[in-house]
Amino acid sequence: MGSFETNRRKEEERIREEDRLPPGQSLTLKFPVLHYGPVPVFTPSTWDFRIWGEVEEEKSWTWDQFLKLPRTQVNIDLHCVTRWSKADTLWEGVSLRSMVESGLIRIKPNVTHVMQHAEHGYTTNLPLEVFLQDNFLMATHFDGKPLTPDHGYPLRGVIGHIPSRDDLESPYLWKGAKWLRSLEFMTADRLGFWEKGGYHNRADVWNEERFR
Ligand SMILES: Nc1nc2c(c(=O)[nH]1)N[C@H]1C(S)=C(S)[C@@H](COP(=O)(O)O)O[C@H]1N2
Ligand SMILES: [Mo]
Repeated sequence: MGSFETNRRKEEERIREEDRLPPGQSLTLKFPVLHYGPVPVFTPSTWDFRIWGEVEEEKSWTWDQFLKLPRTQVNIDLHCVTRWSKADTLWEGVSLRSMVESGLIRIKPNVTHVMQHAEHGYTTNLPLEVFLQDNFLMATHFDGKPLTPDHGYPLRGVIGHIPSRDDLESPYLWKGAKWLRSLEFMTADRLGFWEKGGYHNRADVWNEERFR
């Protein structure tokens, strides 16, 4: 057995002992790339990030404007429905909650769900309250560096489990859209891309809510 695999098993054991490995998952020390379709090309001059739907005012930001928004960091464990998990990942970007609290986004009081819309039509839905949690971020940076194209450059939604924050709902990673371009605020739930394909709507990692 190679030393890489020995290290992986040791690290997996540590994470398991800390109750951070959900059922049916195994730890990877790599960072797998997983998505449907091609990696989109980023064109800064035409890129925008938009909020729309049930908001008091629809808005959009250019790339330069988006980079000036207040920034947050979060350290989370990632759990993919295909059974790999990656521990202690550090993300930096903009939190929806801070945008709402600072009045940059004014959502209507009857909003219950949010749809992330990404390049090439990928979508994924979440309840508003999960979106506002500390474990969801609109990330521009991973591990101190800008995202790489295959991990969602320039902007992605990311959601995971914050160790010791078992009060927060923790869905599988498909609930974070790479190449994020807009958020649609909704007064009822609607299924996103994988959710329509039979993946679980809530997607809680601790209850293994993989498929419906
Ligand atoms: N735009 C887009 N975002 C996506 C997906 C996709 O197919 N398209 N796949 C999701 C799934 S299933 C996973 S596990 C993560 C993978 O992120 P990674 O490639 O950075 O590991 O992206 C999620 N976001
Ligand atoms: Mo996934």
